[in-house]
Amino acid sequence: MAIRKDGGFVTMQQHVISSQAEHIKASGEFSWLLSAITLSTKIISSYVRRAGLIDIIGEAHSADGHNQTNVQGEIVQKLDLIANDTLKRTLGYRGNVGIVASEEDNDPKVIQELGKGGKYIVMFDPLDGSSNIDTNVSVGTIFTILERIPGEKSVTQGVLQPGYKQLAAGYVVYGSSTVMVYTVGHGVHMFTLDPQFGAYLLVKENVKMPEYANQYSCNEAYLHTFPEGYGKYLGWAKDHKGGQCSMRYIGSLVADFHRILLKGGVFLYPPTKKNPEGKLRLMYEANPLAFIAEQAGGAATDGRGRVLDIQPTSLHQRTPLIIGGKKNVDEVMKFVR
Ligand code: AHM
Ligand code: MG
Repeated sequence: MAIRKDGGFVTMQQHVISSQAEHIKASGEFSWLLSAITLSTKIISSYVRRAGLIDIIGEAHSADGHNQTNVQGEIVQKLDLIANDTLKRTLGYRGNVGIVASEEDNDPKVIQELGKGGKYIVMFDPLDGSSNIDTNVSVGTIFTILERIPGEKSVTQGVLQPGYKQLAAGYVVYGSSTVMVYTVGHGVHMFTLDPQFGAYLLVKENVKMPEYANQYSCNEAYLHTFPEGYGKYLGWAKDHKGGQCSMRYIGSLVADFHRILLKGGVFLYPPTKKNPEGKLRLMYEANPLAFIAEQAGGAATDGRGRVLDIQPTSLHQRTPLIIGGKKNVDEVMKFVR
C-alpha cells in the first residue's frame, strides 16, 4: 500500500488494519491496541504544543515542594507525568493490555490478567528528552509491544524479554510537526499528524535508512570518560575524513534517531564514568529503536553484540548504544570491539 494514486490519503489506522490483514495473525485487537497509542500521542502532542501557554511547563514538585524524582533519581518534568498518565489511562481501556511498564514507574503494572484477555505488554518512555521542553526542543514518545508468556513466574519476569521478541515498536517526535514511525516487523512506516483532521496520515511507506552518511551524533563533552575505542573512533572521524564528517546532537534520543533514520549516520551513547552501562534504557528506548533501525536496513549494538539479543535482567536496565546506518555502525565497531 502507498499513498493512493487518486491523491487520497491513508490514515495510520487504515494502514495498521491492512498490514495486519497481510502480516499479523492477531485479529483487530492489535490495531485496537495501537489506536490507544496513537490517541495518547495526539493528546500528548496537544499538551506539548501548548507547553508555553499553560502552567504545565517545568519540573514537577511533590507535596513538600521539593523536586519530584523518578526511580532513577532524575527530576521529573510535569509533562512527563501528563504523558505517562495519558498512556496508562488510554491503554487501560483497551481490555487486551495485560501489563504496562514505563520509564516513570518503578514497577510494571498489571492492568488485566492474562486469563481475562490481557495478552499484551506495552512499555514506553512517555516523554523522551523531556529536559529539553523548557527550550522548545523536540521531544518524543517511544513504545514497544510484546506478548505475555503463559505461565510467567512473575510480572517482572514476564516483561524481561529480549528485544527480538517485540511484536511492534514505534515512536512519535513532537517536532516542527508531529511524526509517528512504527513497525510490526514488516518494514518501517512514517506518518504525520494533520492537526486539522486530527489523524496521522501516511507520508512514507517502507522507510529505508541510508547505509552510510558522514555524520555522527554523540555528546562529546563526556569524551574523556568514554572507553578508549570510542575516543579513537571520534578522533579518526574528525582527523581522517578530510573534514567531511559533521556532528549533530540534539540531546533528545528520538529526535537524534529520527534524523539518522532519514538522513543516515550513527548515534552513539557510550559507557561513561557517570553511567558505566550507558545512560539509555534497554527495554523502552534502545530496543524499540533497534527494532526500527533493523527494519529500516540499519543496525544497533551495545558495543559487544546486537541490542535485540540482550537478555534483560531488570526493567530499567541501561545499555550503551551505537545505532544507525549499517556501514556507519560497522565502522564504529572496528574501533570499539
Ligand atoms: P530521558 O528519557 O530522561 O529524557 O533521558 C534520555 C535522554 C535521551 O533522550 C538523550 O539521548 C540523552 O538523554 C541525552 O543525554 P545527555 O544529556 O547525557 O547527552
Ligand atoms: Mg528517554
